[in-house]
Amino acid sequence: MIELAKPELGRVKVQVVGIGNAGGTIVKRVARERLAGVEVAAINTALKDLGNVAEIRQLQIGTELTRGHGAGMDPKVGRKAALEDANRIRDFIGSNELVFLVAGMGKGTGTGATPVVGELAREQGALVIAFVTTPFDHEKRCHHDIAEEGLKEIQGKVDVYVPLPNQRLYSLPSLVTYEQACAFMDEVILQAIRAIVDVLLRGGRMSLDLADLRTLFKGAGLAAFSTGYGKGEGRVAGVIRGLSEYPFAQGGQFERARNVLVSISGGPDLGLKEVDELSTAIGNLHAGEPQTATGIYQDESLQGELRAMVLAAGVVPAEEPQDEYELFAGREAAARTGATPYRPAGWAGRTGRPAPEREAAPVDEDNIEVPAYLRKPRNGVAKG
Ligand SMILES: Nc1nc2c(ncn2[C@@H]2O[C@H](COP(=O)(O)OP(=O)(O)OP(=O)(O)O)[C@@H](O)[C@H]2O)c(=O)[nH]1
Ligand SMILES: [Mg+2]
Repeated sequence: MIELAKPELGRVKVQVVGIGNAGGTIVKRVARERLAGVEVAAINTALKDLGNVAEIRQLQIGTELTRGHGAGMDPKVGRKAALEDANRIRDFIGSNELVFLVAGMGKGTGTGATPVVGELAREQGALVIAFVTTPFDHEKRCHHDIAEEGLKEIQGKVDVYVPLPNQRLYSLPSLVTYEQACAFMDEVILQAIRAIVDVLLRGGRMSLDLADLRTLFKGAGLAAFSTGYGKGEGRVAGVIRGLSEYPFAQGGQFERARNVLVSISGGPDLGLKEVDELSTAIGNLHAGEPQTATGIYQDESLQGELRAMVLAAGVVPAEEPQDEYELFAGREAAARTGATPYRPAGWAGRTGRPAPEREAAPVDEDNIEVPAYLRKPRNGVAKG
């Protein structure tokens, strides 16, 4: 038996903090998952919204400034509210070492407070990864402008930030209701957090530790996320296809990433060749040789299944501006009728190396990952 010098050391403390209304609502979904070793919490100016996430730990900020009514779509107010309560935010984050921030960019609290919370958490030594949504096309131009400014502001205040355009939800034909679309985004963020936490906290033959993540992601900046799933025969092809067609992944960004985290999860039957094929296909997505850490997580319950997640950070800005993340392409589209469906583009297109062989093996449509609530609609209600 190992005698631990200090048992509390070495156990990573992870916190997921939703900021603003969207942030709180999304992390409520994460809380329901009860990820072991992960604390889920919410920060908001609006008392009413905190009431909607009463089951999770929470902190009301800017009470003097906003009187509990929210930041009124003004990020300056969100920022001030966070600064007003900087000490309380520090206490709230405490000694957590890995902090995920989740917020919707486009209004006051999430946009204004998230960079401040990120900075405070980093000052306390945490590695900070932020998932931030950007507005739907149907939202007014001012929200897109606010979000754009918010993304500039968050740069350098957190270690890694992953912008997730809400508008991409329109590209998924299976999403019919607004609630289903929002629930899908909840699921996207949950999956990303779960994949990172699994390789970090649950361990396995090739697990990663916080030091690996720090080396990889400290100050890495802009990141893109993708995930894929396959089952049974042809599951590797299923995963690769899922990764490359993931609606929130931007091909060009993967090519330009400098720091890449790969997480592979499978059952006890996870094949040696499968790990190799998958790693090679993922490696082909990147131009050059990014620093890469791969975690492999095995779970009895994943027998016959395979899942992979790629978080590619340190994305170098594109040379041609049009190739930059199409976060705000929606602004122009919004002026026209309806939404422009998103088509994943540029996947390994400019590396000069062959793209992953998506059709290498027959892909069973049924095996492509679909969130559980879409597979089994519960009386048409997606969330609840
Ligand atoms: N995916 C998703 N996006 C949302 C949701 N609610 C809001 N958003 C997006 O998040 C942006 C910010 O909205 P909120 O989170 O409600 O705003 P807030 O941060 O609370 O700011 P204030 O209300 O001004 O204090 C919006 O412009 C939307 O694009 C949600 O439930 N899911
Ligand atoms: Mg609000």
